[in-house]
This record gives sequence, C-alpha cells and structure tokens, in this order.
Amino acid sequence: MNMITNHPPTAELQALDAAHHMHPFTANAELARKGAKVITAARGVYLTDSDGNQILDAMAGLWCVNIGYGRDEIAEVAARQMRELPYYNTFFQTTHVPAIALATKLAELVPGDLNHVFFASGGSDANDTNIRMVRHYWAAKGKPDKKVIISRKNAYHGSTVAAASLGGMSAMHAQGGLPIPDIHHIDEPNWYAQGGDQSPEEFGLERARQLEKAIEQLGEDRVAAFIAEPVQGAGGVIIPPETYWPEIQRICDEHEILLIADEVICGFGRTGNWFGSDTFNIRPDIMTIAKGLSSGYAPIGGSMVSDEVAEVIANAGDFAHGYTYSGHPVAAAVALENLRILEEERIIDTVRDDTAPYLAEKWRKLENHPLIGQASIVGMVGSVVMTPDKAARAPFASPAGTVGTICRDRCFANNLVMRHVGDRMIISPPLVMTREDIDTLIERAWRSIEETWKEVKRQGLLVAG
Ligand code: PXG
Repeated sequence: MNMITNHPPTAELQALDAAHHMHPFTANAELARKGAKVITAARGVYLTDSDGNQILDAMAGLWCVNIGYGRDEIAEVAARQMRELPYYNTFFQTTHVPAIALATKLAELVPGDLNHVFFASGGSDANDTNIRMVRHYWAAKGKPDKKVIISRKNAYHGSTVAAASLGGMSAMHAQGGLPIPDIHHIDEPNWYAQGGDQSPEEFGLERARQLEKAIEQLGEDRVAAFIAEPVQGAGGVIIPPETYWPEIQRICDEHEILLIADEVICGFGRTGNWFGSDTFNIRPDIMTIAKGLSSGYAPIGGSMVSDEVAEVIANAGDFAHGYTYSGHPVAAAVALENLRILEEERIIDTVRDDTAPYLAEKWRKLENHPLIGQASIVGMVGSVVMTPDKAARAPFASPAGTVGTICRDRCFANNLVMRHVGDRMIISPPLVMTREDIDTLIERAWRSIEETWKEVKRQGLLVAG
C-alpha cells in the first residue's frame, strides 16, 4: 500500500535533523554528512521512507513491533483513554483502571508466581528498579551486604547509568565513568566466537559454572542477584548452548541469590512462546519487560516480581522509588490492547507452529553461502555470522564491524532492514510475518550477503584475523 504524506523534501528534513537532533548510539557528525533515512509511515511489516521506498522491517523497529505496524484498534484505544483519563499517578494512595487491568493480565500471562508488577517507561528504568529492589529486598531480610549483582559481558540491559553498568558493553563502560560499584561481569555463552575446540554443550556448562565460581569468590553473603537475557539480543543474538540455562537454574536454586530474566527482547512471543523463560525453562524471581509489551505503540516497561519478593518489599515500609509515568494510563491501555491482539489472533501460536519453523528452515540455509559461518535462530530472532574462514570460525582481520557495515548498507539498498552487530547480521522481525514476507526477507538477505561477499573480495577484506 502506498501512502501519500505531506512533508518537506528529504534533503530539507535531513538538514533540520542534522542541525537539531542528537541520535542515540550514533556518530552524529558522520550521520549529518550522510543524512539520516527519514521514515514517514509503516503498515504491517513494511516501512515507507520519505522517498517512497517500501522497506521490509526485519528488526520490528527496535525489536519491539511484535504485532506489526498500523493497527487501528490501538490508535482508537489510545484516543479513548486520552479523552477519559490522559494521566494520573499511582504514587500517593491512588490507582486507575488501565494500570489495574494491565497488572492483572500480566500476572496471568507471565509464568510462575511472578504475580506483581512495578511499572516503568521502558527496559532501562525497569532494570534500575530491579537493582534497587533486589538490594532493598536483602536489606529488609537483614542482609544489607548482599548487594552485588552478577551480569555478563556483552549483555545489554539499557542505557541509564545503572542499566548500562549492569550491561557488559565495554564501549558503554568507557564513557561516563561506568560501571557503578557492586556489579560483577562473567563471560557470555558465545560458543561461535569463544568456544574454541570445546563442543557447544561443554562450553555452555563451563560458562554457566562461571556463575558458581563468581558466587564462591565474591561470597554468597555479598551476592544479591544474577541477571541475564534468555537470548542476548543487542549483543548479537547469541543463543546459548542447550546446557547453559539448566545449569544456571541449578546454580541459582542451590545458592541464596535472586534470578532476574531480562525479557525486554525475548518477551511477548519473540522466541515462539510468550516468554523466553518458557522457551528455556527458566524460573526467574524477577522479569524485566518492555518493547513487545506494547509492540512499541507506547513507551512502557516494568518488573514482574515473585510473590515472595513482593511480600518482603510490601512489608518493608516505603519503597522510595517510582517514575512519573509508572503505569501511565494511555500506555497501559495500549499495552492491554496489544496483549488482546496477540492473544485473540493467536499470533504466538502461529509463530511457534508455522512461521518460525518455516523461517528457521530457510534461515539455516544461509549457511550454504561461503560468507556465512553460522546461522542460528529461535522463534523470530536470529543471526548469521560472517567469516573469511568457515572451518576455523575465524573473525575478519579488519576492525570488527567493517564487513557488518557493508552488509547493513547492502540490505538498505535492497529495501531490507537487517542490523549488524560487529560482523554478525541479526533479525527480529514482526511476529505477524507471513510465509510470503519470509520468502521476501530470505531473498533480500541472500542477495545482500552475496553483494557483500563480492564487495569484501573487491576490497581485499576476505582475510582472517
Ligand atoms: N534490556 C534489554 C534486554 C534490551 O534489549 C533494554 C533492556 C533497555 O530498554 P529501553 O526500553 O530502555 O531501551 C533493552 C533495549 C540495539 C538496541 O541496538 C537494543 C535495545 C535498545 C536500543 C538499541 O540492538 N534494547
């Protein structure tokens, strides 16, 4: 469908953007020279840019538009809620219907006894809540020294000072004096890049057991919690070996620490079940949610909290924490409508039983390309690793991301949004992709990889480092 929008010419928009808009995670001077791509509209799984191109969005925005773009029901619910009650807070002995209804629905959908929610506006601030909550929890139980949170290198938990400290991105830690104290990072379960001669199963166990070693080294009386994404998303879609999560769960069960599953990406159908915790059989005490909770139609996130943790917090007096927009009525109403659509249209069932297996079969065939060392996928989140030497699983000699950037640009040129993380290409498309959309995605991805391969050879970059 072609949409006609009234807007100034692309160059004019780009110039204004460059003059006044600071983009996240962007070298802004460089972008200003190039000009940002201006997205003007979207429907289903396609974006429209200011030049009228129709671009297949294999990233669902930023891993969030699970139900696809352009659902009028959501717009109507938001408009109705804005007319009825655009805002009220939940701080001082008040509540409102959208927050109550969403909290109740979430308690029903989330596995285990995570029956309580503390609302935030996104994933970063929800993880800030988690840090404060787990430390407050242990203090309330008479163990104020249990403060250390164990996380993983190359994890992404958000961009606030606390969430970026929890995360394990060295480039983020290098800016602004991070991490904050009492965060400890262990290695990630990235078999392809770091597994050496070990089998994925052996490697998964070894990486999980780093958690046990860290608890022993730091002292169990100092460790509050372990946090991890079921599948590392922004780190490059690292799907852990099968042995990893069962061993992590065993360690958390046997030690007195809380387990926080950061489901900001994995939640709400992404891995083919409602939550990554369902797919990987994880039993967290706290779960971070955002993104797919509203399919990105409104900013909302939160922390799902177990009965036991919530009870301790409830009985410990004031929890001196909260955001103006915690449980925002419009965002909550939008999230509820999104959950209704996901549920009533059986979108996650279709992913699990039909489209994800169909996509997986085609995605894995990308490994037939000489440039692709590994293609992995679970549900609707996957990655391919580009390599100059498949047998050795070798990285390129060029700085990480050189080849990834070439491929990302080829994808753009072929009207496909596929992200790169270093020299991995990743997808996280809307869950409503049809088989036909998947065929288009694979066809464009193959073409972009083929063009990348030619360009890499032309530039003499097909060299192992
Ligand atoms: N946890 C996880 C697992 C995430 O992926 C956050 C927390 C933070 O959520 P907010 O809503 O505060 O952004 C995220 C967000 C990328 C990219 O480049 C990924 C995210 C955000 C921005 C960029 O892949 N994930």
